[in-house]
Amino acid sequence: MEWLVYSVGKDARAATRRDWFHTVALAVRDRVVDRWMDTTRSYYHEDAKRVYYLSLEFLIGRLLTNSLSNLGIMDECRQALDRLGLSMEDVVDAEPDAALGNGGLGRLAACFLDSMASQGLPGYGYGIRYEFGLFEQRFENGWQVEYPEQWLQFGNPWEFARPEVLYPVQFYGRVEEFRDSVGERAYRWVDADRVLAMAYDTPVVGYGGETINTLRLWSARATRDFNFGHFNDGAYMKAVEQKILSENLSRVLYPNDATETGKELRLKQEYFFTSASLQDILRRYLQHHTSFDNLPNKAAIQLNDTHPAIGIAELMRLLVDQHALRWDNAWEITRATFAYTNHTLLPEALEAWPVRMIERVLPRHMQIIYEINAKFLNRTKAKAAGDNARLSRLSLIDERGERRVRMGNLAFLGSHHVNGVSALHTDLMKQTVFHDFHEEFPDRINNKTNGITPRRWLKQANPALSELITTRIGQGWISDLSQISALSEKAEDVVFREEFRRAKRKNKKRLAAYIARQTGEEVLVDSIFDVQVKRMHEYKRQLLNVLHTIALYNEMRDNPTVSWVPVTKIFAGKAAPSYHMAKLIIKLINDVAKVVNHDPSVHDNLKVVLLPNYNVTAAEIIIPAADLSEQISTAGMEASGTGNMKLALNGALTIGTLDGANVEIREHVGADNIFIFGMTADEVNDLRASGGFNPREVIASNPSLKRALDMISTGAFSPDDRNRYHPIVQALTDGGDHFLVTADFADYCRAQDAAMQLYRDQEEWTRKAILNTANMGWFSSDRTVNEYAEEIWDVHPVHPNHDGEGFR
Ligand code: 73E
Repeated sequence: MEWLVYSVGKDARAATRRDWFHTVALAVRDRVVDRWMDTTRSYYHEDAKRVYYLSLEFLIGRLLTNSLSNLGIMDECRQALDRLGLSMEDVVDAEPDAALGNGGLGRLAACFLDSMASQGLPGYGYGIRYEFGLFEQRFENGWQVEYPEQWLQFGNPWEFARPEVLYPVQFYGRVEEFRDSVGERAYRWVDADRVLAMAYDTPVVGYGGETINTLRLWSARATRDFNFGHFNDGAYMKAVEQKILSENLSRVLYPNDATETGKELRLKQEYFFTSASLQDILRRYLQHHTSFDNLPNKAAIQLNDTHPAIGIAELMRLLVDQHALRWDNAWEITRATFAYTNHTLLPEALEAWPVRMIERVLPRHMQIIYEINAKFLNRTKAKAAGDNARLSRLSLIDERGERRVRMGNLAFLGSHHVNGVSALHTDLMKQTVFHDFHEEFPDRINNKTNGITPRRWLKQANPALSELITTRIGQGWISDLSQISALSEKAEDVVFREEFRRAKRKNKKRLAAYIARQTGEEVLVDSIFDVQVKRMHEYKRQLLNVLHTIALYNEMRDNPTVSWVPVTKIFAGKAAPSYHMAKLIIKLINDVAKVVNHDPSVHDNLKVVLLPNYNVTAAEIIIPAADLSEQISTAGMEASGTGNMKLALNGALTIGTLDGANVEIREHVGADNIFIFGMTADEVNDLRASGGFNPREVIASNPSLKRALDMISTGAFSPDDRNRYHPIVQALTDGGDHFLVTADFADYCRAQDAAMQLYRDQEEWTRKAILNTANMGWFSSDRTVNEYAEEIWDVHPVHPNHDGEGFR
């Protein structure tokens, strides 16, 4: 109560649910601060090697339940709220969802933070404090419309502003050459614009509350010095305007997942947070050290994709230009400090900034990149005499068309380890984008299959199942998910199966209520909850699922006397605002839903829902309720996937292709407990190499596919605009069906049919569902982070001393 009055400034009678959320969050925060300071102090005293996870995205979601649960004070808090006549759920629901990320890449960063803190690893997250997170998605007339996500509107009780932690970051200007004190050629970056990066810290509470790490996010602040040039011209307003514009750097997250836009502001965001983070890392290091030689023994910097890869040139600049290190020494230190994770092979997502843009925005970095490239190519030339094609592929500069800097090549060259995010993806990296680099540096690429945190994705999101598991095997699984394998034998226990089903049913009821609230649609709790939740993207093939939906709808209408297994098709996901095809797919799903859900001839045996505004909070409700998990990307295109892991851990059976981590999920859960279909990555590769296929022939030979496509193209779902779906039909036919939707359709339907038949046998279905949960232990992000710690970072757990001053 005292927090409500003194920190929120309200009387209990006037307090809203939001006020209560702030009150509870502040009370929780107070419990964290001492342990947070103890943790930081321990790292400092032990001069521990730290790992710095640089990421343009951290998709953390809500933090109240997470903090309460990790601190072990959930019940205590619930009881305190009870006494005040408040419901925990209402308070929890008042927290905005921190959506500082697009999808898997950002959520992975958030899972890693949880895993590092839960295992006592000295890990820091560095990113941007976007004022606007990922847009809010609404459907208007079935079309996606984007609204700004103002998550900070009412303040953020979790963060601590650090106005004293402030670093200058420069842009534009030019490079001056001069002679240093010993007469050597040296460079300085002059006449540049300056922006300040100000730190905001959020405590990252590890499970058990022993270790509290830090997520440091940078916010752009204008400098206080005015541009006197403009001033003297009398252009006072122009000067002020420029200062205001500089704060746009941290205004908004780019809403593109695995697609590159190439906008200058994006490059500036990347450099802004990377430069501030490196300055902060060096400042921390220099508190203990005088020479930089030990930097790689005290700091591991992980690049989450190439978004912070400019950091390689930036560290070189800081070491060479500001700290006067010799080039070769600086390069050795840089390479021994950085490691790089690649998350996608999609060509459109491989960052390649125009040379002219980098020259203008970061002139000194362009010089440094040229220098790194020249030294590397010279060395390589000596070995690969005459193979110019190979040299041009290895170059940091793509000379075809407008000259561009290949950020992936820069990241590879400047790192001691480079990793992919699933076994298949890592193999494909070696065969495709990094083929030549892999030949050149055969020990550099390694695999680190992604994982998910069992705290958020099982313990918090699925209390029904968590409690059941704990009654049977104890609570060790929460911090050591490998222990969940002890459930395997329970799959044979009829009583346990009944209880497992009961937990699932409870989650399905919760989701059904959510669906009714969000869409007005009533769904059957006893139908198969067939779930595809992820970004809308052609390679993820929501269209394949829609085509199956239409085919199933037709079969049900044709055979009304058959006793069908009822199915609820549940979709959710955002489309990048400029991705027209993905937005058209959203409209199609909504149009199909309208027709199917209102057709009495299917007797409620089929429902289709597309839930709006998919985010971490929605995922926490949807995932525990799923029966069937759709992981149906074109083989070779999904680097890993992590939703696949969340769903399987929560006892959904996967229907999927042999893509990304699905391959490893099959190995762990067993081929009998997963529905695999479709072409393999090798088959896709061979098909493409041989010039593709003719989708028209495939369609002509499959009546149910033909009928579904004809319905789409003749306007059966869009009577108000019969040509609306022409672009989709075109892409699947004359367009050559790049994502092989038609090629995989028949086998997908076979797998769907097998799933429906199995569902009739509830005992057998549950047995397999339990085996999924029991065999997913390896996919904990604790395992992933430990592999990084041991094989890449060389960092070790530190156990904070909580006996010191101020400990409560
Ligand atoms: O397969 C997922 C992977 O599970 C992949 O598509 C995703 O990363 C996940 C985590 O490893 C991903 N996101 C991006 N690239 N790959 C990306 C690229 C540019 C901007 C934003 C996100």
